[in-house]
Amino acid sequence: MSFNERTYIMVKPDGVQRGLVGKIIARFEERGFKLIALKLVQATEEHLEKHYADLKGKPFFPGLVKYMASGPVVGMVWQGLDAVKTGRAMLGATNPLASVPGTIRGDYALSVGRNICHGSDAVESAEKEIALWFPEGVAQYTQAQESWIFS
Ligand code: 3AN
Repeated sequence: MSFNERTYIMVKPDGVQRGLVGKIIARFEERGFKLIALKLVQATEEHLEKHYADLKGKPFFPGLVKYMASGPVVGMVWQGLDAVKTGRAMLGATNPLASVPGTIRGDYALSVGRNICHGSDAVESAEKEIALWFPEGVAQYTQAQESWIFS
């Protein structure tokens, strides 16, 4: 737990196509997180294979990579207290059948193969994902600059 914990949140191609980017950003802003990086990018399959390296052996892996490369994604980094765990809670369960209403997937998704958004599952994976998607770096805020959120 740390005031400056960071998580990588990504709106997947279906979320972008359905015009849900603004709603997802609004949820993180309204919860109190600080946006420290944002980009719309058409990812290559090679890049996505790195992002999903842990899932390489899964039967759905090839379909997952194709779906993720089917259109632009919006990658962002959000900072704040317990950003990783709280971000996951805001996304909802991986399978929308199990994600409760009030979560992003619980409100907007029906199928595990089209589940709108990604969120890092641990602080270590968040840092790896941030380095992969934002090699140019992200904004830095100090506790003093943002005392309303980080104290
Ligand atoms: P999460 O995204 O909630 O961390 P992971 O890491 O288990 O879940 O899976 C990564 C992505 O792989 C999911 N967001 C989903 O798009 C896809 N996925 C997971 N399980 C399945 C499945 N059984 N069939 C199709 N796609 C799946």
